[in-house]
Amino acid sequence: MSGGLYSTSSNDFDKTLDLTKIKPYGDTMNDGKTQVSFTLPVAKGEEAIEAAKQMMRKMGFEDVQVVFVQELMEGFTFFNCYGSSIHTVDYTSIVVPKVESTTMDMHETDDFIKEHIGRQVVVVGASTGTDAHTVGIDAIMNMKGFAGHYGLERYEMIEALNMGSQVPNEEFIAKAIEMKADVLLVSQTVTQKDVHIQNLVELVEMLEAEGLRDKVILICGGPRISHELAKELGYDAGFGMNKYADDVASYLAQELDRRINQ
Ligand code: B12
Repeated sequence: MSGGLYSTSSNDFDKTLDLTKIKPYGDTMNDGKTQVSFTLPVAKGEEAIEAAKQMMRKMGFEDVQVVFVQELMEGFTFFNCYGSSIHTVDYTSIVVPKVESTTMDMHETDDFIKEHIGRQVVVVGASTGTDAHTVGIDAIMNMKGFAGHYGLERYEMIEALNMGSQVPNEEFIAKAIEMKADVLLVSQTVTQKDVHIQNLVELVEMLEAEGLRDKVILICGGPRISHELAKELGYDAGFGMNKYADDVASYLAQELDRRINQ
């Protein structure tokens, strides 16, 4: 059976996938369906809802719907909206800078360090500046690990010190000097008003002033950190979401090998 107002025939649906013109997928290819949430600085009411719809259209959505409205406090209203994006992206032209290393497991990395470096690698890590988020740096460093990936403290060939959170850059550098660190790991979670950028840049400047920048492998990480951003800020590598100790340990072992032996 086909056709009719309530037809469920899948033949009616667009199934064309053109990678040069991809759109968000709701339940049909190319429907562009997207959920957006935002707050407007106006009181809840019909005019606020109309303003949200107009905002959605200006952002490039059609068939807009406001599906949830909540007053946050006097004069501020939160919206959840649906719409179909009119924009497309050329997926075939995308190039993302990535950390260049082969991810090995803990034992393979330990063996690699034994063979290529011949001593323990010293790694000092912290969540620096005013940032109080410890879970990210712990995920990378803590012995027990995170999501099934053992942290650096568990590696036989890595001497790891996790300084915790809210560590001033001065203290971090002093510890790096004291421990003769090969690698520095910086975690930054809070990005409000670009505080992470200021803090990350300050660390690079301080390391340069101390003549230490070229003597260490400098790595940053956090949910809003990409390798591209890290490179822009003067770091050797950056790791974001879904990256684990294995990725970091593999990279630092291979990078140290490149620096020492090649
Ligand atoms: C737990 C938490 C807190 C706890 C932290 C406790 C602790 N001991 O860590 C507390 C309550 C203290 C807190 C406080 C605040 N928080 Co908070 N917090 C969170 C929360 C819920 C989870 C973060 C987390 O633990 N993620 C799990 C870890 C495993 O993920 P991850 O950090 O991304 O780490 C992974 C990668 O990024 C990477 N990685 C991370 N670091 C590093 C470092 C290196 C070297 C490498 C290689 C990789 C790497 O590896 C990890 C594993 O894959 C998030 C919301 C969320 N659901 O994400 C908000 C969130 C991060 N917090 C937020 C905010 C705003 C705050 C406060 C400013 C709130 C306030 N107004 O007081 C304060 C800031 C305090 C401060 N001075 O820093 C915002 C940040 C928004 C932004 N982009 O700036 C978030 C996103 C919540 C939100 N939606 O608004 N928070």
